[in-house]
Amino acid sequence: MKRLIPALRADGVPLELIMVLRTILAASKEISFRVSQGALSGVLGSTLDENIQGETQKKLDILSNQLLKDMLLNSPDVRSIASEEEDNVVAGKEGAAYIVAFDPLDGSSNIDINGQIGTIFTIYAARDDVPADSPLQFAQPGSAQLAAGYVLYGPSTMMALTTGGPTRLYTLDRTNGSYLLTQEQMQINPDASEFSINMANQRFWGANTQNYIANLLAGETGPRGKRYNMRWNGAMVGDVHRVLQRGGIFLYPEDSKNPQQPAKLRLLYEANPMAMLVENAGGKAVANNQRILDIQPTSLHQRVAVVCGAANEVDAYLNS
Ligand code: AHM
Ligand code: MG
Repeated sequence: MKRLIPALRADGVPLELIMVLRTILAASKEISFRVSQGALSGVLGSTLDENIQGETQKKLDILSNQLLKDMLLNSPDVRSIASEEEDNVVAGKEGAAYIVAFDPLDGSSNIDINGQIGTIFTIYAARDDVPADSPLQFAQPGSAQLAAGYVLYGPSTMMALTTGGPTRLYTLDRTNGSYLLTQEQMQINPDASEFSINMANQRFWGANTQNYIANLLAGETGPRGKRYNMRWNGAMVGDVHRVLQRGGIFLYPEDSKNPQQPAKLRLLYEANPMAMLVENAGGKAVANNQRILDIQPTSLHQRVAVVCGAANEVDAYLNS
């Protein structure tokens, strides 16, 4: 099985970009370890010097953010970082080639129940026309992403990654701490009958989402002519991972629950990286009627509707 770095070299990924990915993955291994320690994470003195400074109360999502932030800001190849956990863009090394955005621990409400959680990340080229700490560094459409991926902390730790070519899947080998290429090319199965949505929001959805889900629930005698099953992890990383592996569709559409905030997921840290992974696995990703990767961001923490998965299912959604 190929290791990560030789696999990236074989894909022609530039060395500096490989170094940035390596930094993210070094942080992910540490996060994976802390996550696997569960309630013991932060109370065992052996791995955390900070314990005596009283940082044991730090939640895993704060710790994960700090790890990624510290390690990326130390990298000579990172000019700016943005995190779901940070209000503002943080400047790294002047003149460095890349900027990195991340959701350090997505689905963090699953921490308490030992459920799936993950880290989502994306890398763009740094802009020379704006300062390193400007949010405009990240005002680039998702189609400009140079690399996107997630690390899923489940029974095994896995990373899905695309650097523009196919979406590949790596598995963390805990015996030697390296990510090994375990699936050369993820390809979304077009024939699955599975959907993933928070049904509790049903009464707040718009007509289009109502119609689409009603058609799925109608089963064999409905317009889709087959029975669908539903799965909802409460962690996008786990839900999109299932779609990539098994097919189907993931939806977090706009709703009217909170009129100030019709969409929940973030464009920069969640929607764009997942959209790139899904498209490079043969699927589609849209926000309302627009391709997610074409959206021109208007603010750093902007939220968007997300519907992604098998192309035929996303088309059926758009036509509902
Ligand atoms: P988070 O970034 O605060 O963890 O929120 C994002 C998560 C996604 O992982 C998941 O798809 C969604 O929120 C779950 O929302 P809900 O609470 O409606 O189930
Ligand atoms: Mg999140």
